Amino acid sequence: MADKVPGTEVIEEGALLTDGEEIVAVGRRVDILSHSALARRDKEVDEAVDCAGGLLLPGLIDCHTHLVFGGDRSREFEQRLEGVSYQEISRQGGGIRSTVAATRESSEQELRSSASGRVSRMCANGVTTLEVKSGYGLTLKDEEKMLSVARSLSERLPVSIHTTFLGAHAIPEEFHEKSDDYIQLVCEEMLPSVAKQQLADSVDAFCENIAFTNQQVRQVFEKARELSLPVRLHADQLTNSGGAGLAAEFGALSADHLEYTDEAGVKALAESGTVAVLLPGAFYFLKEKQCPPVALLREHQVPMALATDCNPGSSPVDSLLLMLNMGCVMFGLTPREAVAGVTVHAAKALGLSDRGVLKPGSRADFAVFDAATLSHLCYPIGVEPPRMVVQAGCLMSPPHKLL
Ligand code: DI6
Ligand code: FE
Repeated sequence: MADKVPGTEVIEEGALLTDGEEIVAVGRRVDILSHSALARRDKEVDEAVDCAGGLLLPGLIDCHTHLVFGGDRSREFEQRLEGVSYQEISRQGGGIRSTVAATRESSEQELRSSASGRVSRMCANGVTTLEVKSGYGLTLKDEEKMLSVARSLSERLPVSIHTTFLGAHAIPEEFHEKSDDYIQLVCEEMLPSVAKQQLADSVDAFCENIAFTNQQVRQVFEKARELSLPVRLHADQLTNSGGAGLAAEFGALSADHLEYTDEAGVKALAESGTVAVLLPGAFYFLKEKQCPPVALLREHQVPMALATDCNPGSSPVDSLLLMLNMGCVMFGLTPREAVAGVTVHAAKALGLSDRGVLKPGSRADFAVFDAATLSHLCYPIGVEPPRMVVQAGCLMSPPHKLL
């Protein structure tokens, strides 16, 4: 059952025909060679590329990252090695708030330059679409600075960027014990301004005892709905706070983390068609003990995506290929589920129906790996990067250079 994931059928001896930015046909090589789109042309195909036994996948999609940020959290890493917990560091005013201070001090240029390095490594790994959240600015000016930097990354690198406004990520220092006032600022000033400038494609929040309550998240989601922006939620990462149910109630595109989600939460996600985004990097780095309820998600047919959660505090990783291995080893996904998690289901988590599956009409985003089967992509700890990446019909030969 776990191996019947729609959109992940493997075609042996396959071929793909593209025209401009689109896929025209996918199928067996013999059928593609006699395809009418080829026969109609009086000249030969512009370019034929032999993938020589490689595994051709849709361009990978990292649907949950916080990759625009200032500074690093190496000091905090040392504290954690000495036994101080992530939550404790947060309560002492560190954690997300220390990255907020460093991000506020960084110029757009500085943020763009550090983020470009991360994105360029992702592109070299076969990622052609990624999501980037704000949430380390926490003032209108700094949140907009982060979102503009995120948007600008696709001008310089071969990747599509989906931006998410995460103003409700942490309570900023200047709103200490005044979190309701901060939420009011998020709803009344930040969200309308971000929406007006079309800086965000969706809205996220951190629903947790060290962040915002269900009631506060509800206010943010109601405002997002009013502004016609889809929502997603950091839900049940450290405790069961009913986050999955809340996300489902608002028809969220995705509910992310979900380590502590119970069966009622899983059922709610199934009913609302919300994608469960699993983040093994954060689970590993925070040395969490409780895995997300993969068996229940599978049983209730909730689509599962996998992402890096690339951020300086809980998941300092930019390799989506490594997440394939971690998703299988730590969360018990099958290789097919893991690959679906970075392609078809990741596209669904971003509300994108034009990618994630190789089919006529989809964007010509794909990557060719030296792997015999899907299992070969998931089994090594650190896969060879793809030997070829095509983004929007353009052949990118790794390594990717800034344009
Ligand atoms: N959950 C996470 O895993 C990231 N944000 C969140 O709400 C962590 C962000 C950080 O620690 O900087
Ligand atoms: Fe996150």
